[in-house]
Amino acid sequence: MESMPDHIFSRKLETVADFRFDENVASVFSDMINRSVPGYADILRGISIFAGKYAKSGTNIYDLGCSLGGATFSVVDGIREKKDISIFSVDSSEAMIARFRQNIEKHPAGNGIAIHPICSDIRDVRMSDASFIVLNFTLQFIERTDRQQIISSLYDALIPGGMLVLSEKCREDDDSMERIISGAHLDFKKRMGYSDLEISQKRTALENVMKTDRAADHLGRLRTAGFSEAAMWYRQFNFCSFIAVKPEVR
Ligand code: GEK
Repeated sequence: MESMPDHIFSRKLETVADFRFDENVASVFSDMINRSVPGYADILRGISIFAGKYAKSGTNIYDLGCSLGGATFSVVDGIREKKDISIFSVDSSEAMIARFRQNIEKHPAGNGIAIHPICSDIRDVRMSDASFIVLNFTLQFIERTDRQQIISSLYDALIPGGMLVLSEKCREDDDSMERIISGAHLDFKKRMGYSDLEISQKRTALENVMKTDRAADHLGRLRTAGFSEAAMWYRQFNFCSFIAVKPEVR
């Protein structure tokens, strides 16, 4: 997906406001996420492969916090053989959804697969009959106190045998490991062309907005929801992705 280059934090700001997914961010988002999230393209490829295996014809798919539709279009690529599937792609940012709608016009799914963009908080969407759900780097922006309820509601929305993919930036328990791993992420961003000023201003902007958990917290939440089968399938530095499958009814 084409995008303007991200220079949002390149100039010295008097005060750094809290990060928002507004029009400025939406217009550079593709560049921003590719240069900020190590393994983003690998995770999208994984989502496509898992969707190919777990999405079922005649069911629903949800992409929650879809931004410009990176994960939605990966799902579509993975389910070309299937038909009669509704994909509901939800984001609370109007700017993201407006651009996502334009992307859908350029890349229509076809084959009885309909993409429905929805501008809403994911907590307000009723979900059901889902064979595949994606939460790709979204939960970290939602209050911690709501996270268990969200994961449990996704479990309820899945059909038996359905899969949830959850990707999150994670923090380490151990301070020295946290320093090493988040230091590597910092070097990754420098190699992707971000200056020290951009990195530090973005970190300040995200401080109150993005609260990360430990990988163990995510796995614990998945198990509490009822996902007896859950595992981390991908990790690069502090960016992790988990899969969880709702047990078949015996
Ligand atoms: C991708 N998944 O490219 N309800 C709905 N959307 C929300 C909420 C909420 N409560 N909170 C945040 N968002 C995408 C990348 S970006 C990750 C996801 C990142 C939305 C927010 O508007 C933004 O578009 C998205 O979640 C997070 O695969 O920027 O690191």
